[in-house]
Amino acid sequence: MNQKLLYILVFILFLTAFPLTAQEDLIINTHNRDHISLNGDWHYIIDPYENGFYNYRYKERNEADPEAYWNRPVIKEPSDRIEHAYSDNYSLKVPGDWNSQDPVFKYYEGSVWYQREFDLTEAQTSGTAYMYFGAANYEAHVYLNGKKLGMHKGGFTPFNFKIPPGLLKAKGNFLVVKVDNKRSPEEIPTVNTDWWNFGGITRDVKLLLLPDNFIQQYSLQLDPENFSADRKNQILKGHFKLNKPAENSEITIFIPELKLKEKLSINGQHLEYKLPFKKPELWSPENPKLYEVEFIYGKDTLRDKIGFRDIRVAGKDVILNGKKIFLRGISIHEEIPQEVRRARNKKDAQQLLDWAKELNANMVRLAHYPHNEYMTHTADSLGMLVWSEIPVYWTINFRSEEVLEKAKKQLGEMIIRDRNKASVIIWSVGNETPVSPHRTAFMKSLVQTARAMDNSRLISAALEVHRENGRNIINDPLGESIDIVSVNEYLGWYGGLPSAKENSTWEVTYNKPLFFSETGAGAKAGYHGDRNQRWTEEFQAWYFKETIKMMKRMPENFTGMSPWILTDFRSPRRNHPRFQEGWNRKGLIDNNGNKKKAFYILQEYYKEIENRS
Ligand code: GCB
Repeated sequence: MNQKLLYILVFILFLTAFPLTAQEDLIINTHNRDHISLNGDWHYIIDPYENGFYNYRYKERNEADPEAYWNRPVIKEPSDRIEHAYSDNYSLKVPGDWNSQDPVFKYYEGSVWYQREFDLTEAQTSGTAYMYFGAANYEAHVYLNGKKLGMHKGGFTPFNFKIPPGLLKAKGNFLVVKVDNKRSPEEIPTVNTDWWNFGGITRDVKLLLLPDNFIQQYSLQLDPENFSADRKNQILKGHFKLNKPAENSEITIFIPELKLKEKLSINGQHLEYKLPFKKPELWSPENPKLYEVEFIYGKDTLRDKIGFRDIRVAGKDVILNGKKIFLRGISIHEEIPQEVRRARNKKDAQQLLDWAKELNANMVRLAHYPHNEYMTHTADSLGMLVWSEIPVYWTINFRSEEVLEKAKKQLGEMIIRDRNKASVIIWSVGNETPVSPHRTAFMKSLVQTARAMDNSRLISAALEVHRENGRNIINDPLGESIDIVSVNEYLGWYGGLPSAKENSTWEVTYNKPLFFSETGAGAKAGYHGDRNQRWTEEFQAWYFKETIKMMKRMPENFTGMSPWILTDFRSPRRNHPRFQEGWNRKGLIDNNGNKKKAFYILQEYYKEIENRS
């Protein structure tokens, strides 16, 4: 065999052994599709040496290897040797991070095997089926009945695998997922972050039961190129992607409330379209209007609730539906601090966003990675504007093409999942990435990707302030490419005392909106004293008072802020034994749900400027 052919063969073998999931395969709006929830109790095996995956020569085990943990351990004779098994004595709840479920996992970073069984009716075994994961942190290998379905990297975005025909059975389907949350310099995020590396199957798992031909992805929004605030007649812009090409087929779009029913013909797998759209009520924080929308394609009828709004910038302003808006934001990590765990369901989303509402916020920055879909759903119905971000954080390997591809994949998965959520107004491509030519090229490439996928939202990234002889300069070259120049601002916490803000000025190279994507100070709830005393609630309150004074002093400079942060959150970097104990204490609310003084200061300011544009 010639060498080229051999390479091709090896490559094909590689692809069949590791069918990588592509964002193109992602199925959206899974909650409104026929599915069987596979949430619940799963068995687990902790496997730091990856013994279930590699043999003793450190080669990946063959698919049929009885010692591979994806295979059901079978003992035929009492003399048979099997050195693993799944047991009810070792179980974890899915969805959920493993760290919070058993002390053995608190600091664990490595491989864990999850296993469960499920039954189906005969009819359910024969259709088109996909295994769907809301997210698993970080690398997941999925096996069903001894066959590998695929592998996915990225801890905060959804993925799914098609189940080969004939693999599902009515009784005793054996589903195994190997999840590995080891940090690595070549991944996203990288080894160093200021948040807890919660591992596990952190989001919902579903078996999707679909028609043979179905709508896999779609978008539907106001066409930004044809929007004008006073014109009642807008243009709807959208696209469909089918799971496989169609010939002379039809898709119907139906919005009952508006009596809009349009039949579009589709040939092939993709369709882009525009439609006249008369007098829609626009979605906004004051009026989070969502329309019931139905898409009908053959046997596939898919429902969604979609809001329509326009977001853009003009000079230094952010404009929502033709009106200037001030973003009264707050940053949030995806954590329920009272239970020291990842947020994972609707109730959690409601709790976090209710706190944001109580603060009089109209916007949340979902830091530093895409949060679960309940957050953006709930934000849609509450009228909360959203900044959504990928974990390109600090020192990513910006020289690597592969790392860039990984970042683009996560960006693509985030956008595809949430591009029909009116609440999401900003895609952020990263946080505090250190300026260098490689980094800027890397980040600009992400900006371009986001723009090419979605021109109905703003693109940003949280940048750093450059300090020179007491001047605060914002001149990061990435500012050229993004729509909102966002900076993390800690004058008075990192550097000096809050009084440092008194005469501060901000020099921005760009004639663009300026947004403080972070600002904050740490305080241990219940610790009181002089305002000069770090860690007291009084210090933090002072910091916020000075920040607010600064905002008032230069109203024309700012389009808003999302202070750091709604609640205290877990971080391995925060090791002061009295004040931190593994918590970043910049929360306005502590890990018992108690509001600190600074909460009320920001709440009052946001109330005062509620009607400010
Ligand atoms: C930042 C980071 C954020 C940290 C925060 C802090 O600038 O973006 O992830 O948690 O500062 O508390 O230092």
